Amino acid sequence: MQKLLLLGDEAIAQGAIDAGMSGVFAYPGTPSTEITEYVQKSKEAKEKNIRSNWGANEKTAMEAAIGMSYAGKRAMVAMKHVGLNVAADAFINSAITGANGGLLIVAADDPSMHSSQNEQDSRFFGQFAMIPILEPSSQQEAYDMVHYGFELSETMGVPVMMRITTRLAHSRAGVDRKASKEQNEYHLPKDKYQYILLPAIARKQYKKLLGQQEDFEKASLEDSFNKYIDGEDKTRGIIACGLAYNYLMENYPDRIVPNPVLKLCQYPPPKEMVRKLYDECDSILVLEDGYPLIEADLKGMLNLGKTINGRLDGNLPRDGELNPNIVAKSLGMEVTRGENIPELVAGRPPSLCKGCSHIDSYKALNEAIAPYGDGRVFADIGCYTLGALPPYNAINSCVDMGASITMAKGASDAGMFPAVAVIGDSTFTHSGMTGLLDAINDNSPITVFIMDNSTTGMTGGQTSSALGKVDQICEGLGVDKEHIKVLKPLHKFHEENTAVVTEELAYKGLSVIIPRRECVQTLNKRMRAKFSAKKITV
Ligand SMILES: Cc1ncc(C[n+]2csc(CCOP(=O)(O)OP(=O)(O)O)c2C)c(N)n1
Ligand code: SF4
Repeated sequence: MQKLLLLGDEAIAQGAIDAGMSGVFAYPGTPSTEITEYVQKSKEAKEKNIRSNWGANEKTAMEAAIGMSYAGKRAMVAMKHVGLNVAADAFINSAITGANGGLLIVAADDPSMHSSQNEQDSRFFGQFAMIPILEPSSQQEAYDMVHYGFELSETMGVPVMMRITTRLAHSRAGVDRKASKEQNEYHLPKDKYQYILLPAIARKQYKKLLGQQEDFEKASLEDSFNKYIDGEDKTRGIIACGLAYNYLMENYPDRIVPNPVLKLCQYPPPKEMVRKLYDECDSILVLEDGYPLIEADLKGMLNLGKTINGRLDGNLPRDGELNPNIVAKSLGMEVTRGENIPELVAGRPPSLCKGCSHIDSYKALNEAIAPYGDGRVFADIGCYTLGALPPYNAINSCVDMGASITMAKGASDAGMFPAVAVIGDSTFTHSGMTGLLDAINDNSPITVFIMDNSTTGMTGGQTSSALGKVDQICEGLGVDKEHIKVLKPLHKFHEENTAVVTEELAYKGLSVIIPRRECVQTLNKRMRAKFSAKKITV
């Protein structure tokens, strides 16, 4: 069988292609983006006609995946952890409808917040939905789990979640491929009512889900991803969840741990294995990336008596991702791994690229707003968030995708004038449009900047759902055409751009300013591709 060197994200994508998936639905977000990008670039996926277009946001992606599963095909939906907040309504309800074709939800968590606003642990969401959760400890396992996850979803008739973290998503390892599976035939659910969540049906479906919990646990017990590995030193038993198992093993080059180890990669946790470890060992150490989910469960409200070590008692740091050194310390071992970073290597804080259109937009905004004083620019999430840093210091908030317009509206309702929102084109169609409608309906006197660089810049330049449509969307929603102003954010137009911004800030109604110039990174990419295509034809 073929062996490939793959990122964790790529292993998931290749696994899904090989497991007979008919479509991946997603909105970009680090560290999950490469899953969909891999499928988009795969020749095999193209030949198999696997769908892989970006959705407008994670909720639309989740719902499209539910629809594909309804039609009997295998569907995957991929998103970063905070994306699951956006998709949560559809996600939680999909546990009640159940699945027809295999439905796999990949949630990519970002402990240590390498590129996120928080480090929430998606296992809680899986537990909340009461569905099986898979958490791979290696790239190979990620690949294998996709096959297993689709099977489990179809045999149990429920969606299955896969939770990964940044390190697994973004590091490479050799992966053995399995034989490729045909896609499912189109077939509708046998139960015609299961997707109609009217209360009378939903109650029945919910009871069914409750009744399945034992089966899920049985699958966790009998499944090969969870393993009880005995050890002679019973002073301590170790529970190692997902990638933490890999970190543990890195400290034992011969892969023999003296203590009993429960490798936990599928949830709900198999109580029988946990009980055995608890009974046989004097104390338990829980290694888990993210929140102390298992540790808190084990301690319970009253604590059964034995010492349980982990993140809650300070044996491991309460926040941030784990690594082999942190695990070594918690085991009382000497930390010997890794090199110090040479002094020569300078830190590189993130910054807007040279020539970025956002720079010119902020220069105009800063100049026009200066007479009104600080603290009135509500921004959103994207490259333009870097406008918070010197020398621009242009924005005052960044909370969640879409929050800029609604926060500006709320502040304006409280008496702020002018109140400004700054949002990117992709974020605007992700979750800004509905907020703009609220502001239109209330005729809120706010000025909304939609920074149209014709791409989803921050996550690497994916096609934006807003491409070529921003003005029409604003007009269609009801913004007065007279107050939709398109600017060309270039240094040579600074004076006239500032004059337009000044005028709209003073306007006592809703106005939309659209600074439009392509992101220099996507422009470069496009030009390079065009140039190399020309070279080939010459
Ligand atoms: C709910 C959620 N989904 C995805 C992301 C990841 N993400 C951060 S910014 C961004 C979009 C940026 O695109 P755009 O708004 O066009 O601004 P640009 O970066 O191009 O300036 C995405 C997808 C996130 N932070 N939150
Ligand atoms: S990637 Fe594009 S949008 Fe982001 S900072 Fe660079 S030029 Fe600006």
